[in-house]
Amino acid sequence: MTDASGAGFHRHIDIAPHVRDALRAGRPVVALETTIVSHGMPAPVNLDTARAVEAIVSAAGAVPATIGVIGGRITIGITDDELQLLATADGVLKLNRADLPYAVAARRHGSTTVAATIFCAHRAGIAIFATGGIGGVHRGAETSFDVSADIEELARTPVAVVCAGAKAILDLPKTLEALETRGIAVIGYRTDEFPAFWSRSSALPIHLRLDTPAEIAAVLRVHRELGATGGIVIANPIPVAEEITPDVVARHVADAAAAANASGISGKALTPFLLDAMLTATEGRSLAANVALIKNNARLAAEIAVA
Ligand code: PSU
Ligand code: MN
Repeated sequence: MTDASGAGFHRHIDIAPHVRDALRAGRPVVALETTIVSHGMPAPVNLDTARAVEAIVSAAGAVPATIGVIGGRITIGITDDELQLLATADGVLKLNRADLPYAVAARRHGSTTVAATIFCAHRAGIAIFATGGIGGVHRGAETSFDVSADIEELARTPVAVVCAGAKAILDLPKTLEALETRGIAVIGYRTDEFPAFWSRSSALPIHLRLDTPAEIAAVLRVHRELGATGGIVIANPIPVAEEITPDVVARHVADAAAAANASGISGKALTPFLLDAMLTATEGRSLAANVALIKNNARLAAEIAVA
């Protein structure tokens, strides 16, 4: 472990041998999350996607380290059996930093969100992570106060997060403001706009753009050398062929948000509810797009790690 700020962290963590070897040898490692598996996609697409994403990272020359909590053990580089467990078992907790002590002490199974995954990845010595889309400021946050713990975690944990922007179920302008306030840089990969998850464009400008993995790797190196304490968002638009146009997304997101309101859905259940409502409303297109964009992000994360 390169970071000993939690002196007893090592007692609760298992790092798979192939991941540990890669870290010791300074070879590229990419962290992957499991909330997308347990709560973000239905079976069997969730498991198939998680496996495909690991294979993409490997094919690009990096070591995938999928992170989850298995029977109270924080596990960096879960096995395929453990991945299957998190993909299919009932009662898998959705974990943020706040929930980790309970999940460990009570020996529960838990999937890690972006927030919990980067918390664990950093303490295991992994500096780059891929997901679908980060959490952010929910629509109506001015009354609900619902801002994803991903934002706070990014503010204090130096891990680079490769994503297709923030999920378009969110209030994207407020999400960008929240990132800016906390000093979290957003770098567009071959784009000048904040990507909108299922769509390439949000019409929201971002001010940093880089066009190669090597340039991004150089920025991450300086970020580390400057002793920066927070994360960096690498915003990678969904491939053109797979995107859903913003007008279609906007229509369905409004309906999904109204349905969540009407059913009194809030807290940890909100994001999974909205993703599921989008899946139904788009007759599966949103799920296919989600699969495509996370694969695309895994490839870029591996390329950056290699660079
Ligand atoms: N990316 C996806 N699907 C997901 C997520 C990310 O394509 O389901 C998950 C991540 O684990 C992220 C979480 O941290 O959604 C955000 O949840 P919340 O809004 O409750 O913080
Ligand atoms: Mn929330």
